[in-house]
Amino acid sequence: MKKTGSQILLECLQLEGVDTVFGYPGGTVINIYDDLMGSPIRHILTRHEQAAVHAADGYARATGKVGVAIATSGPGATNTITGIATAYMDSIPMVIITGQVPTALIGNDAFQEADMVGITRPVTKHNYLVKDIKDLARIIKEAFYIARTGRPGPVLVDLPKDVQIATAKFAYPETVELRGYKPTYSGNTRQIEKAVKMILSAKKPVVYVGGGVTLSNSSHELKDFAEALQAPVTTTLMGMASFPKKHPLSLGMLGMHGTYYANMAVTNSDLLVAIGARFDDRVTGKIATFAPHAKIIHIDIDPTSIKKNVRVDLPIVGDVQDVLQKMIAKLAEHGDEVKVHIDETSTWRQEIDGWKKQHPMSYKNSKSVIKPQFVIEKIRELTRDDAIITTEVGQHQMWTAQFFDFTQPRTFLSSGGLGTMGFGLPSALGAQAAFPDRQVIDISGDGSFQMNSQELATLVQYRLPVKIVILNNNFLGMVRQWQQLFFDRRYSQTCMELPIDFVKLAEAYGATGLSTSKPEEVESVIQKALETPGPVIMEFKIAREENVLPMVPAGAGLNEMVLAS
Ligand SMILES: Cc1ncc(C[n+]2csc(CCOP(=O)(O)OP(=O)(O)O)c2C)c(N)n1
Repeated sequence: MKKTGSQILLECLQLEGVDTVFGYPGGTVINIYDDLMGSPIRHILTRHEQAAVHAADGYARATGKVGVAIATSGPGATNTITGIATAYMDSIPMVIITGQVPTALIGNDAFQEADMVGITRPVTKHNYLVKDIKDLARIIKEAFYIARTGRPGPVLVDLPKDVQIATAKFAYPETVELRGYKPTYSGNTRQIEKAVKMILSAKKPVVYVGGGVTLSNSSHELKDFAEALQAPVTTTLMGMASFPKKHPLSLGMLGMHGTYYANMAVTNSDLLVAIGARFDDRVTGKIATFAPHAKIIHIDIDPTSIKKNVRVDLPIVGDVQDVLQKMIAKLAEHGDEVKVHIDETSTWRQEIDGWKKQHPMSYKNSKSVIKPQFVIEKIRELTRDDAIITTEVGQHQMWTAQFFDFTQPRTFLSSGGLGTMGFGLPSALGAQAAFPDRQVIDISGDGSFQMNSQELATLVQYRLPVKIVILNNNFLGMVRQWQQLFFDRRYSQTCMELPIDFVKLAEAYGATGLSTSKPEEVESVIQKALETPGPVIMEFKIAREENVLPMVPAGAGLNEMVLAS
């Protein structure tokens, strides 16, 4: 029996195990939406296509599965770009399906036509324009395969309306054959042996971890590896939840807003073992003074990310999990040498402990005004370990990274690479759709919240009980901080003058709103929000000119931190 293109698409999604898609309809996807009515796939209608893509992204980050979003052609499709670029920068597996004008009209400036293959080329891992229904099933199979294998990423499938209507026999290919795309999973044994030798002869090693550890589900292996060597571990923002912050070997985050002790440890190290990390400039600071005494081992599944930003002494291309497992096995073979190594590096750990005592992560609390760090600590205290925390972008994001002690992978969802304001609320929506019974909290600034606040409607409609924390400083705080420190307090266009009644806004959507400016009420507001069913906004009116510290000024070395303002 023949099936239409839109039926074939939905069958393929089911065969890929997709249970939930996020999207927004329009003329060029109306056939797909018609078929969705009879399909077991759940569709969540967001209020903006950008939010649909962020929601699919949050779903993917929380579950490890491929997130799926659908949008119509033209403006619907172009609205997805920020979401796609966000996922691309953080290597998140997603398939985005956009409608396209009928094939005969492509290139004719037809109504609601946009060249999505052209527009998304730099921000997708791969993209397709389906010109013939006979190719559809194969293309969907390939899209999912490419999205989830190797270094994961978003794949776009642009599907013209006539292809959705055309019919063909449906057969889903069992395997994928792609010339020129063969990710290397298995780390080279020789290189791994070399790495183990380098590690065992190091006196001041530091393990530096990025999002690749989470993406390859290797948190266990990372812990075993670090413990086997008693090596200190620092993470990027994306690596944050993959190593428990309370672990004695944890140094927390490094880089621009990293801890004093992580930045000092990296600067003084003689060996850096970089795992699934890409040496972002927010991490390295001035390249010339980054880990100046260290040899660098770089483990990554993506060969193109190796040696891109820093010199590397030993590259290992492979799946992080595979490489770590092999390293752990090798270390076990060298039992006696490992013991000696642990002994020889004990002075290094003492030196680090000294830095930890000298400048712990701390802030000055206040009885008269709410400090944002205090709110973050209280949220941590009052939530379970498996709570999923999403953030927007700005100071609140950095305070969350600094003061929330994450213990489990996939519990911290934040836009690291692109730094996308407006990511937090829709990604929380996606995570909550995946895990209806888990606590999902979006920690937000007043600026970022307003970028996708319309998604409150989606939360209410689908009964997704996301709790939203707004740390309200009436400022675009992170930009204001830079203006204060580097532009002589000229606060150009960063003051959000209009006092918004966030309680009324919540209520207008049928959600609950709570607000306070009193430090003594912080705890009871959080408790009340957690006990209230459905979505809740908690607004905390915080100290307006609080800064995120430590801070490495742009272009400075990691050891040139500003510790107090
Ligand atoms: C879409 C987008 N536009 C602009 C920026 C630049 N930017 C980075 S942080 C920031 C301020 C964020 O303000 P808010 O959400 O209120 O958080 P706060 O820093 O006050 O905690 C801005 C404008 C961005 N990251 N993303």
